[in-house]
Amino acid sequence: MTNPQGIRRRTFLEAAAGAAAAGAAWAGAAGLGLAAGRGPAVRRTGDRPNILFVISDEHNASITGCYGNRLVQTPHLDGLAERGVTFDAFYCNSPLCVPSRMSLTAGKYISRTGAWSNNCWLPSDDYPSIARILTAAGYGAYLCGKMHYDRTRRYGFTEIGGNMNRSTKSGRGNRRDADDERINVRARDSRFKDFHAGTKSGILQHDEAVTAGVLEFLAKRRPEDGPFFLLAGYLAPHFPLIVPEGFWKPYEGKVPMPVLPPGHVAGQPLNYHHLRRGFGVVETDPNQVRLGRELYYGLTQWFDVEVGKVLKALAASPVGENTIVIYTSDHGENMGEHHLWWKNCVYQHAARVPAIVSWPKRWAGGQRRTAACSMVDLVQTVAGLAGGTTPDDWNGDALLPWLDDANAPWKDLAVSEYYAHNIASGYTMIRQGDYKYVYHTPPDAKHPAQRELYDLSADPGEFTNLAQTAAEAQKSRIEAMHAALVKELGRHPDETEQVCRADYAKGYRRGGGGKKKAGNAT
Ligand SMILES: [Ca+2]
Repeated sequence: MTNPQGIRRRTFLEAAAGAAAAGAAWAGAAGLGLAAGRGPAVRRTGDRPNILFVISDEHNASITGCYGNRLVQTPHLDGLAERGVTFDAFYCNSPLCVPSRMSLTAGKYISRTGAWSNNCWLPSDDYPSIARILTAAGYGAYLCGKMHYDRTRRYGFTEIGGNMNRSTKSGRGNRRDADDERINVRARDSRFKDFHAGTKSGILQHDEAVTAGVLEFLAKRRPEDGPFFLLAGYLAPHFPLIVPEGFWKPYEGKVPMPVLPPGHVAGQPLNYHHLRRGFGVVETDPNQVRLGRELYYGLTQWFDVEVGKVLKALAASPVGENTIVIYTSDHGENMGEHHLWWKNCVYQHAARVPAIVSWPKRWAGGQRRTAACSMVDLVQTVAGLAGGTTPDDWNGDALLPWLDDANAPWKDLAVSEYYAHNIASGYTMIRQGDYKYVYHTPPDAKHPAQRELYDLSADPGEFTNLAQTAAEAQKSRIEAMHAALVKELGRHPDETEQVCRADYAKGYRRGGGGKKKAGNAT
């Protein structure tokens, strides 16, 4: 462990205390030495659970059977939910590949790591990471597939199987001036041209290699090898939306079009107009929208088949019974909803992601948890399950007491931040209870901060921005949620925006490398 300073033994002790307080019984706790009061520093490799962490890319939670979608065929994810606990209000900490994955890797919000965009990395390769926490706890930490890391960095993971972690980070940003009304039509066309049936796609090839890598690992792994943390990073259902015809046909003509109430788009915050211009989707062909949505369903089903192969291999493995399976995604996909494509915004389609935790030995299957939580909480959970200790400056809280007892107290809070490309200024959201509050930092002196407030129980489509009403009750709610947001992040977003801009202006000085062109946005 390169940097154990400041590491605390908080997570698991809190989890154990919470479970005990809730009267939860878990025979496995004795195996971790907790019953003997020895705490999480105990290193025993034979009886701790393995953790198989499957992360997809760009999976809109609502396009999953177990999240209520009756059209898409995701029997393997649905089966996992039947054997696990499903989180209904789970958020990525940034609706973009690299920032989200850096939060997962480093257990912190992106404004705490400086991983603002897809051109960013963590401050150093030996930065405290979940892989290192688990390694220190006696686990093998393996990465198979995408985490979108810089080619020189693995953050404590041992890489196996296929990978695409070969990018070169520049640290640069790609923002838009607040008054810039130019529309990047080429950005739209370059992606929309890849909406078709077919088998030639880097996504499919990459993911088949990931499955092969995981299956090879499981075939060789034995309980006596010690506990493992295997992160399987899939690319689907990320665009290009190319799927074998047999996966598209079941959805042809069956996927409803986006819901766009009159006036909704015009009333959106400035930044979402910039997303639309920057990605060139101000005007879209309804036939392309329909086709893209059908293909997205198909690619999600295709991915589910890969999940099925992994779960089948795990079930047949001698390490299967003692392996916790976690499924989530780095962010969602707008699919034309809110007249937006890809992710980047903090509407539910982009910022909410699926999250399932399955370990029938400890948690009865088929359970739901409806309060808000996020990726940093899941990272603390992984550390807690392994008996690992996380640094004092990590965000998040282990979900373990709440997993053990649905009635255990939970903070009901999630934060997600976006400071990357195709916007005029960074923004951040907080979800508490039924409400979501979004704060857009002011891009310049002429353009003030903008706010959004949605009551998701009454307005699940997020079409009525309550911040635009004059109701006193909403004003006080906005004030309270804004204060909670600043408190949770530890810094006002306006200040964070200035730090982000300064970082973009500097970029990274790479050894032997020159400045790289900014952009390359996905
Ligand atoms: Ca992604």
